This record gives sequence, structure tokens and C-alpha cells, in this order.
Amino acid sequence: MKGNARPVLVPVLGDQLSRDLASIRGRSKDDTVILMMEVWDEATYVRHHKQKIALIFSTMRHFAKELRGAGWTVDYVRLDDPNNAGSFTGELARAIEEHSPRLVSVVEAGEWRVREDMDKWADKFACEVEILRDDRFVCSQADFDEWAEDRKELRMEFFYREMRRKTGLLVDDDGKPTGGEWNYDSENRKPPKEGLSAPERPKFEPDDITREVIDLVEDRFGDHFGSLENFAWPVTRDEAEYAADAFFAERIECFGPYQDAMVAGEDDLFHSMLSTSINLGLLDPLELCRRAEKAYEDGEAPLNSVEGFIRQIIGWREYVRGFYWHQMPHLQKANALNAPRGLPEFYWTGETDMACLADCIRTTHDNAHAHHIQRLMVLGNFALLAGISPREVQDWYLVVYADAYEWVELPNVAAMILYADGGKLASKPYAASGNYINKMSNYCSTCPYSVSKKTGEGACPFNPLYWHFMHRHRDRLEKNHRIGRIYATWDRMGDERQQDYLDSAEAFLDSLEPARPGWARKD
Ligand code: FAD
Ligand code: DLZ
Ligand code: SF4
Repeated sequence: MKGNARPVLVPVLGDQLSRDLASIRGRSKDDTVILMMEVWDEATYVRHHKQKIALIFSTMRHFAKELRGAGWTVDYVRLDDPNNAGSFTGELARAIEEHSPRLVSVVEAGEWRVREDMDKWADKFACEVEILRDDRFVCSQADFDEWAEDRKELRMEFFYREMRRKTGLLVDDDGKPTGGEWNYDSENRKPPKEGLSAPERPKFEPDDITREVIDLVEDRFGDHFGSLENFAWPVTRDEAEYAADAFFAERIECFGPYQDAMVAGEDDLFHSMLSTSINLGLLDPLELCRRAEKAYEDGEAPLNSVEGFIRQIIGWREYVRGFYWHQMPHLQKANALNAPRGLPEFYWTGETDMACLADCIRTTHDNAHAHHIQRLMVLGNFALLAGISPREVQDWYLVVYADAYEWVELPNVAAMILYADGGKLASKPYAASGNYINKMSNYCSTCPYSVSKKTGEGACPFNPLYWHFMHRHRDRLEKNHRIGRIYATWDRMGDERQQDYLDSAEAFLDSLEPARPGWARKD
């Protein structure tokens, strides 16, 4: 840094690791101090998966090194710094004391918890504080709120079309969607064929910085959920770009058709595995969408794959972020179905005979990742049918995935899988019996339960749980035009058969061992 002028202090949070960040972009290296902070509050507000903490700290340290190499002044606070103040606000106070900045310039926090603290900084510190919009998202919160105003139901599909028009992605010169349809989801539900397997994604060997962080995490967070053995995430922009190149070269072609498929032991299938890098700031989501569009234009990927990928990003990802801010803080407490049950212990240990759940929990434990349909239709579907309390499910998802931040986790959990918002986000609960899992995976072939058996000893638990769920929420769901017709089938079964389903479900629910306290949060 040059001269004696009072600098601009730029706090960069752990999920803002982009040189194109609004608070860094266009600023002069001569009078800027970038502040990065490893703090206990963030590392411990839930007991994050070990890989998640290691990923964030390692990527932060690599980013700081890259910035310094490019001539920026970086004040980097490590977790084991004896003077560590423990929180963003505490560290900012220390940095203000040290640097006497003329301005603190920060990009809005992604999460409510942090944003609340950030909003107090201007009053707390005798220094001007500006909070900039996070323009890594296409849609500003003001635009989302305007779109959502006066709509009774918020539906991703209509929001997504607006995002397509706004970005021009897969929109022809006449304003029509490329290929004639906005959405090719109906082509993206292929069950896995025998022996389906995908090229392995790039795995990144931990370097010295990552190894040092892994040792720190083992030392300080050794009793958290998850394993560090398979740590292979991209921790720099170059690595993340290499991972993206591999996706576009090898997997995007089949991404669409097999988006909903699940194969035991094939943990990634054709998914991009880019969410950690996108959420951290290593990859620009819009740039990825433009690459996908180009792959289609160059004849390298089919339209259903490319549209599906773009929809996940400018559709779902943007939409859940807008929804989160629109619905907070009450979304955290929403429980429209009055789901009362504690999370079963097997979500943490993986000790269950149900082959589908065991495999999804194994990959979650080993890789801090499970792909979308595993999160939605196995782990989420079970939590919905079993009536697990939203707060417990929310905590679990926030802890266990390396890409989990509340702004993206909470809408997916509370609104998408648990219907806890009463249907603001999804038009119906994603409830399914064992049939769906059997159709879309090979799990049932090795499961001790029989998917074709509906009730009684050895029956797939999803079967009676499905009817138990439908029965107990009849008042609400019967009126739903997308799901209400199912009650005609239920009524045709007659009392005895219905009772069999209900008894089987209740016997199964009674057998569940609730999780011991302390997995997700310190007691
Ligand atoms: P791909 O299948 O390759 O999809 C491409 C990208 O689209 C992803 O990288 C992601 O950025 C985006 N995307 C896809 N679906 C969604 C979605 N529903 N919401 C937001 N973005 C989406 N994603 C997170 O990033 N963090 C979370 O904490 C998270 N929690 C989830 C919880 C539940 C219950 C469910 C059902 C989904 C959750 N997702 C979350 C969304 C999705 O499962 C992951 O983004 C995806 O599995 C990441 O793997 P991928 O990069 O290979 O994704
Ligand atoms: C998730 C996380 C963790 C575990 N630790 C830190 C940290 O020590 N320092 C930091 O800047 N960010 C961390 N993060 C990510 C933050 O929780 C995330 O940037 C904000 O909460 C977003 O609002
Ligand atoms: Fe899962 Fe049921 Fe299939 Fe077993 S039989 S793998 S529990 S869906």
C-alpha cells in the first residue's frame, strides 16, 4: 500500500472469494486493505462437516495468497491467531483500530444471521460503511420482491422464464425459447440402465496449504460429522475452471437425461460437482451458463442437457435465493405440516438397512456431497414422509454438505422437501413410495427390504410411510389439484388394507432411534 492516506477496508467473507467482487472490482491497490477472517462464530454456529470447514479455510487462504501475489494488501486473520476476536464484528473492530480506514466497503452477506450483524456496523463504528449488492446473482433482491409482490404462489418456472429473457440465454432473436420450449425436463428423467457409469470427475490432491488446514480441522473439529480422507475439492479458481472444463468435455452430454438417476457407488454420475466452487465465488454462474449455451450452439451437447443445466442455475439457484430473503426470518420456523418427530440417529451414523438411505448417507459422510435427487427423493422424501421436524432436518442439511449456506439450504429443505411453507414454493409435496426409488436407481436390488411388498415384515418402509403421510394430511392435500386424485386409490383399498398400511408405518416409526443431541449444534 502506498502513502499515508486512510485506506478503504474491504472485508471479504468466506463465500465471496472472487476478484470480480463488487467491493474489490475497480478499487485501487494503493489504498485498499482487504480483510479476511477465519472466525470461531462461523466455524461453530453449527457443527459443519469437516470437509466444509477445510474447503472454506483452504480456499480463503489460497485466495489471500493470490491477491497478495497480484499486489493487494491483505490482512488475513487465522483461526489459531491468539488475538482472534472470534466474530466478524470483533475482527472488524480490530482492523478498524489498526488501519483507521476512511470507508468500510463490503458486499452484502448471503445469510440472514450475518446480514443482521452487518447492518449494525454503520452505527457501531465511527467510520462510513457501505454495503454493496452481491451482483454475482442475476436477480437483485429488489427485483425478486417486485416479481413476487401480489403473487399468491411463487413458481420457479415463471421466474425462470424472466431470467432467460433477462440474460438472453437460449432465447432466439424473436424472443422465443430456443427449440420452441422453455423447459425440457420431461426428457430428463431417464432411469439408469444396467452398468451406467460416468467418467470420473477431476480430484485435486491437497497441497501444503490444504494439508495444513486439514490438520487444523482434525485438531479443532475432529469430533464433527464426516471424513477428510477423500478431500479433493477445487480450492483455487484455476482448479475450479479445470473441473468445469472436465464437466463440459465429458459429462454435460448425459447430464440432462440422467439428472434424476441414482446408481449405488456412482456418487457423482453426470452432475457438474461445481456447486462448492460457484457458492464460494471461484466460478461465475452466468459464465458457466454461457459456456453451456455455447456447447449447444457448437453441437457438443444436446438442448435438454444444456437447458436443464441453465435452469438449475438461473432458475433454481437464483429463485431459492430470492425466496430465502423474501421469506426470512419466518421461513426458519415454518412447519405447516406440524411435523413433530426428531431426526433419526441413522442420518448421522448411516446405520440403517435401507440400502438407498445408507448409500446417500455414506456419500454425504465421505464426500460432503450427495447429488440433487439423492437429497430430494431419498433423504428428503424420507424426512417428509416420516414427519421429521423441519428445524432438525434444516440443521442436518446445513451441517453435512460442503456447498451448504443457509440461503440455498433452507428454501430447499423447508419449502422444497418438507412443504413446511405450506406450498409457497412447490405446488405439491415431493412425496413418493418405494416405486419411484426403484424406478430411478439400482438400490432396491441389494436392499433387505422388498420394494414390491407393501406392508408387514420386510416391506419397503417407503410404501406404508407414503400412505401414512397421505392419510394424516388428507385435509390439506385432498384439495391440491396435483395430488388430490390419489385419495380415490386410498378409498378403494377399504378399511382393512388401509389399517395394514397405517399399522406398518406406525410400527416402523416407533422403531426409529432418535438422534442423540449434539450432532448438529453444541449442547
Ligand atoms: P448439478 O446437478 O450439476 O447442478 C448444477 C448447479 O445448479 C449446481 O451446482 C447448483 O449451483 C445449481 N442447483 C441445482 N439445483 C439447485 C437447487 N435446488 N437450488 C439451488 N441451486 C441449485 N445446493 C447448494 O448449493 N447448497 C445447499 O446447501 C443445497 N442444499 C440442498 C438441500 C436439498 C434438500 C435439496 C433438494 C437440494 C439442495 N441443493 C443445495 C441443490 C442441489 O442439490 C445442489 O446444488 C447440487 O446437488 C450440487 O451438485 P452439483 O454441483 O453437481 O449440481
Ligand atoms: C461457513 C464458514 C465457515 C465455516 N467459516 C468461515 C470463516 O471462518 N470465515 C468466513 O469468512 N466465512 C466462513 N464461513 C462462510 C460464512 O459463514 C459465510 O461467508 C457467511 O455466513 C455468509 O453470510
Ligand atoms: Fe430404499 Fe425401499 Fe428400495 Fe430398500 S426397497 S432401497 S428402502 S426404496
